[in-house]
Amino acid sequence: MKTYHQLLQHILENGNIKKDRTGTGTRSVFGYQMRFDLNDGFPLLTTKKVHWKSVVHELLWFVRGDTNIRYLVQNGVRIWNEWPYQHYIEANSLQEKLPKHSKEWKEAMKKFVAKIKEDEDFAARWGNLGPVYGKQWRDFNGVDQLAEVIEAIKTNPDSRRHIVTAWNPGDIPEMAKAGLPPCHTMFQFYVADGKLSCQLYQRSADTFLGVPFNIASYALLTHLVARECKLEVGDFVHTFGDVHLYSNHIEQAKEQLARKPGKLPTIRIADDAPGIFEIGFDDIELIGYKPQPAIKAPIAV
Ligand code: THF
Repeated sequence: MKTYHQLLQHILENGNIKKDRTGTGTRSVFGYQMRFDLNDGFPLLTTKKVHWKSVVHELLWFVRGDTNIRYLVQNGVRIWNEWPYQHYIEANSLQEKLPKHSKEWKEAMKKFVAKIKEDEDFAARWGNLGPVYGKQWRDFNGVDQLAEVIEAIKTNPDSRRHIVTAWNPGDIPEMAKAGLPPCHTMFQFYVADGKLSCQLYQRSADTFLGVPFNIASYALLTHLVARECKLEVGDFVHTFGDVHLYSNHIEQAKEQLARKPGKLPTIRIADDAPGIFEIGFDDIELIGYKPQPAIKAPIAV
């Protein structure tokens, strides 16, 4: 995964100092592209431990069209908790009692997450992120884009319209309320030599925390769609708009750059596993993942 290290290095060397929505500050460049041949191994970073379980559950959650964090919470995935929690705080005017990242805020977050897990009505009221990825992939103004693109890849592989878009301008205000307008704006599939490739256009990318997840997520999606269409996997091409390092991730990025990339793992999908829309966590096996230790960094909300 030298490719990812080159991106970190590129931002450290060329990044513009930029303010951002979260008030954290970033170093940012506009426009960048990485390419991973999925036949070289599964592109999960080896220079820090990436929480694979979260990658798989999050993707299955998208694929099933779910937008409520309850499924994630029930499966031990924390990565989307901050957004509904912050929305809950603001909707109940608790900002003064619970200033962001304070001790009280952290304690109350544990209670909030426990309640989402235990209380179905509470989860229905406060766990929803709005019409984010899952909704747009499966029901973009009535269109099941993911099912249609799979059908099109099977019947007309050479088409140049194998596109799924999460950017639904009419829904953006609703997404911004409890979640975020989509960062993975759209993706396109491409078939050649019996291999399926996928390219993602990501409008905004948190290079240290998000991008390792994003690479793994779309690589896995490519494997799942290829299997569905009886194709081999080709490349995953990752194209960026504003790709940035948050100012409180710089030291962590340097720490990671000092490490040497190891051998990539592989994945195996069980032969008897159901199709992409029913497949379960246990059908997907990660083999030979031997990462270096995790590197902690705060998430910008
Ligand atoms: N917002 C920001 N600021 N960065 C993002 O990467 C991001 N995402 C999703 C939506 N909004 C975002 C959420 N994805 C982590 C990883 C991915 C996320 C959110 C958070 C994270 O904190 N990872 C830690 C801990 C993981 C764990 O074990 O729970 C890590 O060390 O990797 C971009 O898609």
